[in-house]
Amino acid sequence: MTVLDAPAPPAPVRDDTALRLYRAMVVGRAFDRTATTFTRQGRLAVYPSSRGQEACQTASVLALRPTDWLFPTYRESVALLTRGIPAEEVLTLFRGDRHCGYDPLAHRTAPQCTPLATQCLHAAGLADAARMRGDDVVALAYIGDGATSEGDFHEAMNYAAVRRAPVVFFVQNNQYAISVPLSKQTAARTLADKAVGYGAIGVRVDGNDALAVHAAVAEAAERARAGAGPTLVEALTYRIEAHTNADDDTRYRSADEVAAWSGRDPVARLERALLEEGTLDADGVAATARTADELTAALRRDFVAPPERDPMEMLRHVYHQPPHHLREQAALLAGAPAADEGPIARDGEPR
Ligand SMILES: Cc1ncc(C[n+]2csc(CCOP(=O)(O)OP(=O)(O)O)c2C)c(N)n1
Ligand SMILES: [Mg+2]
Repeated sequence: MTVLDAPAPPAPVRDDTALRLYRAMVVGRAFDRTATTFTRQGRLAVYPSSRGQEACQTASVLALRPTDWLFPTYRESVALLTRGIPAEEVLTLFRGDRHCGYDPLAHRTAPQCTPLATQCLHAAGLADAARMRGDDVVALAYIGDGATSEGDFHEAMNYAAVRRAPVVFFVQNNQYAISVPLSKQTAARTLADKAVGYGAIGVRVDGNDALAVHAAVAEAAERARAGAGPTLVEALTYRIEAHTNADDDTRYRSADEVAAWSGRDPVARLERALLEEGTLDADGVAATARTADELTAALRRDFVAPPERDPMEMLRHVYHQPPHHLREQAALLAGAPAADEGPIARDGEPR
């Protein structure tokens, strides 16, 4: 059998994994709320919220080693923060900068991908190269439910399975691809089932249970390290906010549905469990809230000046002989007449 149900997490938790998850989720949620506020203040161009998906995004990072690689999409801000990327750098892309904002090598985190599923191929390639070189590296590719319909996802799964590449394909099934519900996306029984056709292992886990996600990803990473190839982990969750601040989710889903999933909130759920078992007390809750407040206060203070960029950068370095429409745009920017040939220079003139 290749489709497994993830094991229930061991209880009570003896190590500090649960507390680390709790803290990362509380901080991640506060960060997410601040980023959403920035879109309303015009400080961010766009922001895809992680609200409701904090268990997926924190547990997938904390289940890996710092030497493993992450291949995130636009949705993964809380995962990036959990990796230790400074909050301001996490948001660089969304303020309209063409740079990803952080050093991918230093954090072993590829730039966030907006073209759906392309990051799966990057992850498979890096993992296979590491395997061939004998490096102890696992690559985790984040992907949404909708993006599992993309060709790049299938090619990456197939390649990784054939090559026994150490990859974890981590699907956050938040049940929507913008306005398209999962029922219109796939006829498969589950997304984890898709692994079977490639000869890979598929696991389905409750994506709002941080400990269960942690256990499933840790097991998948161990299998990958042991040479057993890729695992597709499907984490069933829900996107509480709209797709981005530019989306109106009331046009395609009901308030009742959102309310029902809000009642399954992953942060409140772990907090409740930890308070009940005595791993956490009121002081611990307050201290964690203070840490989150400090981070968001610093972000509100520092995230003010837009980055200094030369807009001409967008037009340079793409073509040696730029086509006429890019020349015209460069000339418009530079306030100079368009040149007929040659690369675009800093001032829009040919070099
Ligand atoms: C190749 C490609 N096609 C279409 C889009 C437009 N697009 C951006 S996000 C999105 C929905 C993706 O949904 P899902 O994979 O479920 O991820 P989620 O946003 O729910 O995290 C679409 C269609 C894109 N970015 N790239
Ligand atoms: Mg989705």
